[in-house]
Amino acid sequence: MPNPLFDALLAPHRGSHAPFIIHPDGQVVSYGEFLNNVARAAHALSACGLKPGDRLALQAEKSVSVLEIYGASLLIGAIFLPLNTAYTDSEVDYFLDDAKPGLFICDPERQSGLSASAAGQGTRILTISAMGRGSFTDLATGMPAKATPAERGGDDIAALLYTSGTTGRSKGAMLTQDNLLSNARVLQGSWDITAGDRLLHALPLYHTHGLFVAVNTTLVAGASMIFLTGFKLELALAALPEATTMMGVPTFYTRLLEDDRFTADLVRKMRLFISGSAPLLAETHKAFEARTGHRILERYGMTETGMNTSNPYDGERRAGSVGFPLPEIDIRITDGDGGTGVEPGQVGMIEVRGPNVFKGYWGMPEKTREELRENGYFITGDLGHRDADGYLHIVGRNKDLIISGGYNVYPKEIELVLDDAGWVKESAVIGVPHPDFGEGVVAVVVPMPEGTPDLPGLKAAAAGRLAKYKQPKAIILVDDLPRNTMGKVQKNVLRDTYADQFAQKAI
Ligand code: MCA
Ligand code: AMP
Repeated sequence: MPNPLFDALLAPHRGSHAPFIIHPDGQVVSYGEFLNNVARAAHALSACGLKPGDRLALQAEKSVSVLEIYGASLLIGAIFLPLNTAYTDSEVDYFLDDAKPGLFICDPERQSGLSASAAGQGTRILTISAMGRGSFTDLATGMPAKATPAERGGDDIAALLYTSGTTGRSKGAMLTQDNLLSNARVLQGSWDITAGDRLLHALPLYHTHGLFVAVNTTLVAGASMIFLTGFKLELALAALPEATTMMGVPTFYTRLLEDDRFTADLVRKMRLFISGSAPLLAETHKAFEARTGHRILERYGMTETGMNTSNPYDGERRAGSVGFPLPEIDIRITDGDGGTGVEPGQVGMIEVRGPNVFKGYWGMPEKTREELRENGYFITGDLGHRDADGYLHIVGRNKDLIISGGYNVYPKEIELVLDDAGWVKESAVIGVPHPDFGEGVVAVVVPMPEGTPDLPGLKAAAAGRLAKYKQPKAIILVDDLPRNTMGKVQKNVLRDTYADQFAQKAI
């Protein structure tokens, strides 16, 4: 029975002795062993009553077991919904309520905090720890190592990835089998990934970058991954000499550059460094080339679309640019509203069309209509222009978005939490340059005239409701927010005023 994604990514590796995962201690998991565990996990999911089209939510520390569950989800035709481990219980409640998964797999330590809301949705909970132990593992262990994939079509949804919105409400992007498969193939071809490659994998597994860009391209090529549970400098430095490719957010690259042990000799086997998820400063690109002789290949993508553009593998990789549209993908620059094209070289809204573009937002047809045109173009919210040679440059966003260390933070979500404090009249959350994370979150807060500011209380309230990376790294009290004649808060003025809030380093 056809199941395009499983057939392309996983089925060819059954029984293979080729290495798939290489742990930092040298332990290797072969493709064949991995596939056996995928089958066991698939039986466990089915035993929990999951059927094709049902959602499978997962919030678990990075481990090979998480990848097995992802593979198992593809095998049984479920919709995989991975969640950032930093999300608080109240953030997770929202996703469970919205997606109504049949099964939620979480860390044993999180189970008690999440049981009530899962029960309210009729969602069963099983557990898996960072070490791969828990009630899910117990169930899967005794299962057969072979399973028959469920029949699926290219238009069936394979994954639901939540992305925050300008209103503060997260939207679930429905990604089909064809979306994921076309992007994996296009990237593998464009970056020349082969079975001989060994990727340094230090990204989280709950976002497009670490899961679909990194893992799907590895699977489709039959390559291997040096599997780090996160980007820790010492581990990365130790693993780099054996890696041939690396994918990272710009913070990975600036952190490496800050260490004198990171040299051209250390990366002598490296073929390709790839960066994305946030802008890579031209200075970083240049400093990296000066240190290693490698020009980082920058590419541009989104949760809703996977990867859209890439600098060339063969050809000039231009600092400050995200390159050209990938094969089969159309990019146009418009006025945004009516979709009329702008003059060549002018800045406008970047719109994307192709087999990579998602099917819509889960349960939000109106939002889908606002952002996905009938002619298939998705309105990205990113502003850019093409230079004389056709390279795309992203120059800004017309969406109120902060990208901190590769994670997206929507100010509205933070402002809603801050405004809930009794003494806060209003707040404005902005992103300003941060030496490590690219942008850092700053909250500018106006107290009520009669209110008594309580900053520790405000920080505690934010900590209780928001993932750590969303919490303001600075809170500034002011009497008034700057407004234009229409009464709209001028965030550009705030960004200028607090631009030096986090002192800059050289790189
Ligand atoms: C950790 N912290 C952060 C971040 N990460 N704060 C702001 N932004 C962050 N990204 C907090 C920690 O909780 C800690 O708080 C303090 O900041 C410093 O932590 P540190 O130890 O430095 O953090 P880390 O564990 O080393 O993590 C930094 C990281 C990580 C490695 C850069 O954030 C990361 O892996 N980012 C990658 C995100 C990613 O995969 N994005 C792809 C999205 P305290 O000290 O107070 O305890 S997919 C996407 O965007 C599209 C599709 C695309 O194009 O790829
Ligand atoms: P997300 O919604 O988490 O998938 O984040 C997608 C957003 O990240 C895009 O809309 C861009 O604003 C940003 N982004 C991704 N890659 C790049 C890049 N190479 N340069 C600048 N911004 C990027």
